[in-house]
Amino acid sequence: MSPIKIAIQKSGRLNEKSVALLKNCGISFETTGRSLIAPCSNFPMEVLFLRDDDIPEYVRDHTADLGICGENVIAEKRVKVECLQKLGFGKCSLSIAVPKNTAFGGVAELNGKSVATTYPVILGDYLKRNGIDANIIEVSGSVEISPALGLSDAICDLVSTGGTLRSNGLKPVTEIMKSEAVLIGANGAASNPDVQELLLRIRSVLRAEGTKYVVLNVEEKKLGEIVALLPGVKSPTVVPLAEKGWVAVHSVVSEADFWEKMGQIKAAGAQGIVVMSMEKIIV
Ligand code: PRT
Ligand code: ZN
Repeated sequence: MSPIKIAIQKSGRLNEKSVALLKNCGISFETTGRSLIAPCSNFPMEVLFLRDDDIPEYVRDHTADLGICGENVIAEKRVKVECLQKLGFGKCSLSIAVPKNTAFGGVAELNGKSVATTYPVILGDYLKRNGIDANIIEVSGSVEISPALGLSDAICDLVSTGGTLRSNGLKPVTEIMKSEAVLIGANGAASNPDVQELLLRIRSVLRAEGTKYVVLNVEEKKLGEIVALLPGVKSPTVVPLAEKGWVAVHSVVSEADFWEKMGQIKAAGAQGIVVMSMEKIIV
């Protein structure tokens, strides 16, 4: 069987994390060469390095079996590909922003106004859905300077920290869509055994990234309370300590409610709590 192909961004915001994800899956390939295609030495796969905008079409047309790109790009290209897995990085939102001193009472106020964007398709659909007649000005970059240049009344662009908007005297007023990096597949790709193996590895890495390993000591008589707080993957491991009446509990806790859980387990009598990062969780 020929190696599967995965397309990732050659350089830019998604490149580093896409490469790191594949490497954390135990897959080795060269990233230093100028070549646009890198064979993996220990997995039947080739990595294609492309511009993010081209990735959805390459996948749709089966030039690549898989791709990693932002949901925003897929939506803008209106390409039909299967989203196999959200990847949790490259998070941003496509938002409309106006000069910070503009009073803004709602999207209806965009009627008759001009909006500069590199996302004319998504913006056009949004305006149409909301019955707004605004003039879309398509630009190829540096969208945020358009209002200051007198080119448009508003902009529609990706926002992550909001720093770019702030430093250009703009404020976000409406979020059109949220986006993050996703693993996409060509039609039928998910039934390829090598794609399935890669997906299993990616999910193991993602699961571990959102989870911490916790070891703590507790008096045996308080064990029930701790076990209820730390259910673990199946159930926690409990091992006796040399000191009679005490046990060590090993379990996992999700990153999202980590600090809340730590407070609760301390209050339940846990001592010597050690927290560690994990590499993979295979279920
Ligand atoms: O060369 P190539 O075409 O591959 O790359 P590119 O220049 O088109 O894209 P790139 O590398 O900038 O972004 C790739 C993907 O990263 C996007 O398609 C999104 O899915 C995702 N992403 C996440 C972002 C941002 N966050 C982001 N903040 N892409 C762009 N931005 C820009 C935004 O356009 C604005 O200029 O960052 C600025 C705002 O950032 P904050 O943090 O100041 O709000
Ligand atoms: Zn691009």
